[in-house]
Amino acid sequence: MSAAKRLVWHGVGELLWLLLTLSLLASPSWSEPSRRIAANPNHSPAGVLRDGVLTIQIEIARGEWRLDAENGVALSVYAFGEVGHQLQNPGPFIRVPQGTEIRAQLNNTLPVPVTVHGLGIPGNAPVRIGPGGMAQVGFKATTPGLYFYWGATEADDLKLRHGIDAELTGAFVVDPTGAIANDEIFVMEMISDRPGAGARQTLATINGKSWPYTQRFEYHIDESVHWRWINATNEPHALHLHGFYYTIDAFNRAGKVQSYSTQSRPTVVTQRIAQAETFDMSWSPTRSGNWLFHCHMFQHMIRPVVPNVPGVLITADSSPRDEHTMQDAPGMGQMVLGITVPSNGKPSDVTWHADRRIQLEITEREGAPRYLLQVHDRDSSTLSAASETPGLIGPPIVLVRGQPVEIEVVNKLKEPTAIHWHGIELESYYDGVPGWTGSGNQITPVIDPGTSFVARMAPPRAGTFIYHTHWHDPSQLTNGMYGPLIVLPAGEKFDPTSDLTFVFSIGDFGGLKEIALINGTPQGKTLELQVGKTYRLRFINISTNNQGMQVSLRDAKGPVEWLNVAKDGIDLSPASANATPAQQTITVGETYDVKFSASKPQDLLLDLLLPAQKIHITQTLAFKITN
Ligand SMILES: [Cu+2]
Repeated sequence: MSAAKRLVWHGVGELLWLLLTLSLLASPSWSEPSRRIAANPNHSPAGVLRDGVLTIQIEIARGEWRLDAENGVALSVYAFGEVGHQLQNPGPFIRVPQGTEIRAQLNNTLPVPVTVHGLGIPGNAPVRIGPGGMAQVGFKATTPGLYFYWGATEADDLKLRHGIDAELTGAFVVDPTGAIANDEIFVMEMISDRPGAGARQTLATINGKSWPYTQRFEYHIDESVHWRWINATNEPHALHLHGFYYTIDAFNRAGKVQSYSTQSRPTVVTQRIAQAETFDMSWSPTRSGNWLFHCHMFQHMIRPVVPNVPGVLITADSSPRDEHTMQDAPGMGQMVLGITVPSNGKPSDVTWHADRRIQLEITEREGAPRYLLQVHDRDSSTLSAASETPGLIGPPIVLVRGQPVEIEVVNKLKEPTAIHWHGIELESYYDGVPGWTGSGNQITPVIDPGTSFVARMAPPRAGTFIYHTHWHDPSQLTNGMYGPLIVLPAGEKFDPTSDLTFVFSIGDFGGLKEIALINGTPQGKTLELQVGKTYRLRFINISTNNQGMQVSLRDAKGPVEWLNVAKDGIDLSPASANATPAQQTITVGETYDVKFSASKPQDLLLDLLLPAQKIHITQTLAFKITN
């Protein structure tokens, strides 16, 4: 054999060897028997705590993760585990009293180097461990709060973590001295095909599971519930509670824990949580029934699709989700939690009498958007007479605080639907999640074609709310099936000349690129305002996935000023109702009310910026202010 031929052979042999090695790395079925990764509800702290010292041995390994049923979809991913125990997703739960010294040993069983962040006091350098290597970490947990640790073989920035690394996360809680744990710790994780903002496919989970396999909770009426959230994903989320408000008790931004005093706690139905942030919330169910807590981003609340990451998918979905067929019927998945509040035996609703009856009629129309929503007021023609004109989104439904009202949703489509009354405190059966809300045998039905459903409510708060489809079909949410739901204080008349609503959404009118809409159109007419008059501006984000919309009212120099007065239908405390520069980040599922008054004639622009990963666009509406 000539030297040249030997060289070629040598090259081919090396290539074959390289291909074999790569296929071994990529194929967990061939290598060692795959280790199962257990979902971790963060109920049992890991390690051994003795005399003020927590000793813990953590390994980093590849294993088999089941995000649905234990015989469902299987993914091969990197995970943390406590040495001698099962691998876990999220990883071993570290919980210690303030002042504890932590001595952790990290064993990397992977064939690649891994970097672990967050095991140390905030600001400490991450720990890099070579293939098959080991590292020791020692530090004192001094500041009470909610933290997390995470690993990655590729990204050094959580915002860029993706693919096989994405499940390498563990919760880390430091309790104040003497505190008794009475909380649930939730780790949000998301596996995506590409780094950060470039991701096209994502699969998001809570404590290692996707709905309907996420944890279920049962609370009694008036129980005080404390939940704590960790966003270990590469994008922000919008966390929404059905039926009740919750307070934000503390936030951890960039390692700095900010606790709110009881009086200053924000009260919300939707909260944005950015990458690497954590927050604590409290709430109390005051009505029985089934309720939901979920990310309001459409792509995080529908059935999961495994992102196209090489070597990750082991087995696709083989098991029918039989035990959840009914609850799963609306097509939900991923970041959704189910809550059941048993009845306390006291009858509700027995003395129900509607003071007012409204019809919300949904029909299909030619052209875009596909759906036409019309409101017919049976008893009070004055309040919503303007709503009889067909618009591009649902017309405003204007209710009176405390007044019992029946809204009949009439489905004249060829497809089913469901309408959710976002932010309204009502009975579970009327909340609008078919197959889930309600209680016992009385579960909210799907509104089938040609049928209707009567929702009852007597909204206890005046403010800005939303009605929108809870049918998990993207065409309804991007074709106008939503509108503002405005509740006025008793005795107040709705004045459309000073009370202005701006609904921000995304339109996807068949084949067109997704477009940003203000009140259903990308080309709104100039609004004419008067100098010296005070306007209430109501902002609603009911887009698909735009968790970080930024709205501002500006002149040529920048934002003018407005007065923040309410969020999610709750009036702000006088202390936080300040005049501020007229700009606000508004996540999907949030509403904000501001007051605005101009002292001189001028031309302004209402600017909407959508810095999301899928579309980065702006939309504007002109304000012309004259004497
Ligand atoms: Cu989300």
